[in-house]
Amino acid sequence: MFDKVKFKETVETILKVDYGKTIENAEEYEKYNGISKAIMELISDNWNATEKLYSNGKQAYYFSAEYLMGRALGNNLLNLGIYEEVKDTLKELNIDINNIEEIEEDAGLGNGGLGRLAACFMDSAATMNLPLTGYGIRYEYGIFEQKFEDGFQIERGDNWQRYGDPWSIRRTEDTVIVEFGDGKIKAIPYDMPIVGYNTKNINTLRLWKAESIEEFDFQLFNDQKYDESVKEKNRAEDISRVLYPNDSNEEGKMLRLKQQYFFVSASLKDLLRKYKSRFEKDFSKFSEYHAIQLNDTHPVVAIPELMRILVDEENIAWEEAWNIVENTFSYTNHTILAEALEQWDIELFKKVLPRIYEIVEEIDKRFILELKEKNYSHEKIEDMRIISNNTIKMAWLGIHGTHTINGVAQLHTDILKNKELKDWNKLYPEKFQNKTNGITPRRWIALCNRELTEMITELLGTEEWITDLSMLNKLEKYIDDEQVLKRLLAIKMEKKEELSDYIFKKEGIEIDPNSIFDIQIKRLHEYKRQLLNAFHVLDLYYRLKEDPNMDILPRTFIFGAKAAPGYFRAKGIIKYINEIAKLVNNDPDIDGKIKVLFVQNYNVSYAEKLFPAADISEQISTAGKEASGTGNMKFMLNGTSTLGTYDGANVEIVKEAGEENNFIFGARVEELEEIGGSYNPIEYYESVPGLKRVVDTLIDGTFDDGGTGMFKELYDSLTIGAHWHRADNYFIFRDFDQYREVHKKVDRAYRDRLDWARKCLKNIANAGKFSSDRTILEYGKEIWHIEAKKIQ
Ligand code: 26V
Repeated sequence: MFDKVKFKETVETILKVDYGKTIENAEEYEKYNGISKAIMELISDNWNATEKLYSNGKQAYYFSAEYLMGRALGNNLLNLGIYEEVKDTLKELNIDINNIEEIEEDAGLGNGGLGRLAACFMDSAATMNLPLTGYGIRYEYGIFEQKFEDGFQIERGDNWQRYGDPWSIRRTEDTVIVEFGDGKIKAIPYDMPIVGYNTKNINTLRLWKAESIEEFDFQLFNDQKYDESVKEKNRAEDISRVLYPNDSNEEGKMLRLKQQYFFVSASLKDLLRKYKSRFEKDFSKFSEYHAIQLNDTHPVVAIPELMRILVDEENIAWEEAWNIVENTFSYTNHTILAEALEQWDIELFKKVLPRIYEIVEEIDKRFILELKEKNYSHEKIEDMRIISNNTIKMAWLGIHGTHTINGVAQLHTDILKNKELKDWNKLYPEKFQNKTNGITPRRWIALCNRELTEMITELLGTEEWITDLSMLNKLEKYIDDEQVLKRLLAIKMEKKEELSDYIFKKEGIEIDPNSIFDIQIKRLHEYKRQLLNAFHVLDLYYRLKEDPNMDILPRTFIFGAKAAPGYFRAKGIIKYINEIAKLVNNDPDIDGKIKVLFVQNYNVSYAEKLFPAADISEQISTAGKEASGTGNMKFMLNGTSTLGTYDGANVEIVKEAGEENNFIFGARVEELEEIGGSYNPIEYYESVPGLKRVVDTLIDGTFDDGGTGMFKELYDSLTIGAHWHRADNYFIFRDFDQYREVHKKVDRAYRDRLDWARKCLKNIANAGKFSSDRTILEYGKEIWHIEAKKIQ
């Protein structure tokens, strides 16, 4: 039971101890810290009890370089079931809980889908009472903050702990030492509680911070060489300083490898220490007690690191150690893009991790023998071995050194098995599994769409659906209930109004909630085809100019996306869309018809406002390229139809909700494969009406790229290609006309309001499959072999 009086007292005490203030004179962020720490006090006993309960059985560990957590306060209150109570308590103290929630900085320790998936998994595992602990890096700076200046993306460091971090506990006593080729550093764990919903279980996310073994050089300091005296300290701390914005090819590679080894080595040492305190030197049971999931290739260096520990430090024979490793690890693949598969230059690798390199060499050597015994040809062996062309292939190591590898949606897994990893599937068919991604219903509906949540709970007569999302299919019986459909439309309108207010506050731009909100929010990448969306908007603009009486419903096109700082083309696309927005939004002829808006600094907390307010979910990647997508599921759960290609999880979404309730267009994987090398985009460019007109705005002076050459480079990439790819590598021209047609279909469908609401409800009613509770239970049962355990 929630004790109001005690809670108030705790907050007061914390404000007094930490800031010497009272509730009346504390700053907003101080109140936020005080309230958050009072929650930490509240959950402390259950947190310890959960750890104790888990400690005697098999546990799973998620190794991930990224966790895109977002804000914690609102979510933790919701999951603890005390949101309303705390809100009321704060009201009595003249505090508006919304203001306090809005003060919290996002913990943006991830880039996009992969990092957010890790965060959803943490929530689901705690809620499903599964013994899963997350391990990662406590970056001092998360994903950069994005601003637009003159339409160009500007990045700034994301100092998310500026006002402190009330949700982490530093566990100095669990410090471990990590060794590199050029020295040792300390790894200090910070634990974040992962509060389960409607359960007392509290799981743990353990993030490592790098620190130097020597605080600072006293001698140098005494000699007044202040900068030099902290050089070592800074060099060590640089390792956990900043999250790498991925999706770009050239990066400070050396530091990234250090980051990976740093958190993986620290995490394994942490596990080994605990294991040995129980079983001493008997490692035969290690994999009976540990299942470690490698989130993409980033933590794959864990495979040779565990070999090193077992063979070098624990004197275990190679074969026995390899058995333990293979039975412990499993690996998830999140992309088939060749440029995203990690490879390390062996010279660099040797320098940073000399002993680990020797171990990888040994793994490679033995693997070659294995293939030779199976009569693999010389060429095949060269293709499949771990070390080739002077690089280490981390994905290959991730397949060879694990018992299971999985894709993240059915289509993606099929492509892996039949194409990208065909040879591996032949060698190890029993290793391959599919685990279609999911999203947590707590953050992605219960927290961000209370109105819709309330309606569903009323209709189903229970809140159980929040932890058993398949129950949503019981909503099917309301599919012709006019009252329900109207209420659904009213809720959507309310969320659109809320978003409009928020956008006006944040961006200073007015949008009309009566217009169709057509939203594309995701990282900026060529394969995601924001450029296709942009071309369509511009084509619509020109058609409206030509025919002012054209009958279209008002539409607001909303974009949100960060481009990796080194990804020139992605930045060009942002600038281009902002130029289109300037043209369209300032043309009085177009006023009230269409509007274009690129929101700044799209992140988890912005997402929570965008998903519930959307009428159309843009999922328009080139077929075969988007491994799964998870934004598509967030839209669906909030009653938004997908306008998309047959790609990733879109395929499964449409299968669940019906093709007639979504808007599918474009070439499918098989067709693109057939076109293959013979694709000639120029044919489309010249023959599809209106296409040339919009594409040419990249070079004909319609828009100004500030002399950067960005637009010309984009034009060339579409029409002539580049040394690393053919023209229009992502088939934008091929799909343009069909994309335009399906948009017309949306316009027509939206006019029948009740029928539109029916589509929304169909999507909600069939979103059950896409709960990350379902996904994590599948991992638990089919990969990790762990059991749920609930504290009393
Ligand atoms: C990384 C890179 C790095 C080099 C340049 C190209 C490139 C492209 C993409 C990436 C990101 C790879 C990892 C990732 O975030 N994948 C996403 O994982 C989500 C969760 O499984 C999934 O829903 C998305 O479809 C997938 O793109």
